[in-house]
Amino acid sequence: MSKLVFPDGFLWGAATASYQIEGAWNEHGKGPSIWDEFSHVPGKVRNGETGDVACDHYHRYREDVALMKSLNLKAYRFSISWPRVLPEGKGRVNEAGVDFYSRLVDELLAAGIKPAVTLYHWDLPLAMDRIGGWPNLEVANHYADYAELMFRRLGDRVKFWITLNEPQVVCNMGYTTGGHAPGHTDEREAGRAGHTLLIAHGLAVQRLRGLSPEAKIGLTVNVGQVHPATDSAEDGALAARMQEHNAWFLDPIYRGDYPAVMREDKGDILPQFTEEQRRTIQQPLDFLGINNYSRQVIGGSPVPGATAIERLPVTTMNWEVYPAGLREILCWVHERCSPPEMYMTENGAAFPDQPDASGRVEDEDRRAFLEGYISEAHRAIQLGVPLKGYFVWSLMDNFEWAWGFYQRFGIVRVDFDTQKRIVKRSGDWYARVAAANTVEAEG
Ligand code: PNW
Repeated sequence: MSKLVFPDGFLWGAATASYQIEGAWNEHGKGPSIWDEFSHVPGKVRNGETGDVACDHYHRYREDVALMKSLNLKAYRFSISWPRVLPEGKGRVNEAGVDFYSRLVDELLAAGIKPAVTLYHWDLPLAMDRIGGWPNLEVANHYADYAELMFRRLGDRVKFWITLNEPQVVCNMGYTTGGHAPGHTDEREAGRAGHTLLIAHGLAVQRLRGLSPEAKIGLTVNVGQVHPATDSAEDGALAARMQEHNAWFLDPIYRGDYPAVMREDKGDILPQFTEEQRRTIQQPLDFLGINNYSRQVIGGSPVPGATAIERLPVTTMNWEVYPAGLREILCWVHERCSPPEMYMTENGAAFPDQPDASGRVEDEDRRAFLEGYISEAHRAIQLGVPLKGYFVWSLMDNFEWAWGFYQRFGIVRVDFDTQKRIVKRSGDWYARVAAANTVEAEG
């Protein structure tokens, strides 16, 4: 049995997102988001499920914070619903919405848990969509005003801010494939949306610096190592090209332009930056948040004599369980961007949990998954990656976007009929890791 000790002060946390857990979709003055609209369109979400109630966290946040404390969490990453605090996306403030987040932050601090706030985790105010959504550059200014509002209201207590969650998924799923809200299928819109998201990010960083110089700010990107399906030269070249696409939202910030390979592959779909836009988005960040679940395997069309690489089992998302990919991608991002600090802001797995008679879930698959990935995070630290924390996705089973409640990612089970929470075996294990700051590998 090996024992992996993490650096002192390593931040063990769990992550969630507003639309996935809060419910209370139209309560206390909240405005509608693109997900409220999208999830109510028949056929968009599996089984017609919506986030109307989800985990009812809006009403149960006290109980949920107590649960986090019982899991020995040092930090909690949650997102703010922009339309809950600004029902029209701009202008009039919904004080009841601000108050909810303020009470949540107080509850966390009283429990000794550090709040890590994501300002945008996909629930764009519908009013912002009606003026064109992310493809409209003007939305960046409204986002910056919204961000400033939250810095002013919570900045005395929140010192860790994430501007955006996974802008790549916002663009690809929201505007190219249409699998996520707002469900558009126009790659040109995706290119423009990405541009606005970068500028929105930069503007928010500027606003925070003036208001709260001691706070930390960064963004979260989803990245994954790309491997060739076979040892053919064609697959190798293709995988190397696709690996570069991981830097869609990194290179503009750290190097001043989209990756050259992406400019070649996407033609004029990616807009050009003005000098002023460049200055806005290229500001130094305190940390980079990384979301990683799997690797991508690419190519594989039959070439005489080529040998296929070995594939590993998959989760119910059909994502391959490939723990080494976490270390590989952390090292790749660190080498390319040299952020002063990095955090795993999401990592975890959906499995077909089977509760026993008492409702308990013996999810050895998820526990082993976490052990494997967290062990690779430890190796990355030993290789020099400045990894300062790890947030498991997710604290509890929740609304998994177009999958509805089918995909369960929680280390805590939620019974969606009764809203009962039951800590899974993986949750017990994670609580021990967080308390001991150590992984004692069982697997
Ligand atoms: C992330 N992909 O989404 C999100 O940040 C979470 O809200 C979500 O629940 C979680 O991962 C699990 O899906 C992703 O296609 C969506 O590679 C798609 C991908 C990755 C992450």
